[in-house]
Amino acid sequence: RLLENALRQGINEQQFYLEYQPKINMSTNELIGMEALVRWKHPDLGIIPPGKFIPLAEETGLIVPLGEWILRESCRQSSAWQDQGYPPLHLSVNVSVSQLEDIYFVDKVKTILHETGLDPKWLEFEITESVLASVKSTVSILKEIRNLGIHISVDDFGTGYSSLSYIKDLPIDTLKVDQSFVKDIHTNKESKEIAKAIINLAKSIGLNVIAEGIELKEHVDELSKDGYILGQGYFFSRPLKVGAFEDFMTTNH
Ligand code: G
Ligand code: G
Ligand code: MN
Ligand code: NA
Repeated sequence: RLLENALRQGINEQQFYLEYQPKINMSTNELIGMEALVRWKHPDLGIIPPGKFIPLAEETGLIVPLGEWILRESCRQSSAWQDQGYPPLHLSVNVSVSQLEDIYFVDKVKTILHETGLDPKWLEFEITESVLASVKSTVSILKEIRNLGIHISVDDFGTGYSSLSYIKDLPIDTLKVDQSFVKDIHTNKESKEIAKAIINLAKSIGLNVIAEGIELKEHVDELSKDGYILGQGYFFSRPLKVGAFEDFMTTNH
């Protein structure tokens, strides 16, 4: 429970910071948004990757206060960038199951939007497919969130082993195609057909679609052949600290 105590202390002492990874319209190469990704800089242990502490934060419920900080900080930053004259961008924030189950979640979101002045039309929550399938009152929570003007994206789409029926039953806006479908589209015909099938499915029912894990020019070429599609991945940029993201915005508009 050492790491748990460190996590608790880290939240109190604000040892966390956010990085932002660009989202690109691959047909025009235009920067259209970013995903906020949390990082933990422990005073002795150094940078601890989210894969190590997010699961623990979820188990212990600490993701609730941490997630609230992540949302407030990313909304504050987005709003500040818009005030500073940067072009407005869509902000995606990952939301965990315990946050959705927190009865105060929607109230907290409202408060944060009010405090930071971010127009909710720029905000999107990324929720994994497995979370969407597991939360009991998902439909009503998603409706409340959407009534605030916030968009909903299904993260890691295709990996959840859940039935597809939820994409017609739930109020969602975007499918985020998991990296595993993107990785070998340039070498494997089946992967390519699966990726394309997901993209066509999304488009045909009026959803937006974004492909994650774009690492190669070949990925861009394969996916942007069929018209408008968004992408995110190391090919465009790794997640960036605030200053580096500002440079990226400056050179990409
Ligand atoms: O940033 P990246 O490599 O290293 O993140 C690893 C995992 O941690 C991803 O699955 C990502 O969804 C998750 N993660 C990163 N930032 C956040 C966050 O702010 N909130 C939540 N709930 N998960 C996050
Ligand atoms: O699951 P989620 O989409 O929230 O996770 C985002 C994670 O994916 C982050 O940890 C981020 O660092 C990582 N990531 C972003 N782009 C790429 C990429 O091109 N390749 C790989 N392998 N990981 C990526
Ligand atoms: Mn995500
Ligand atoms: Na994902």
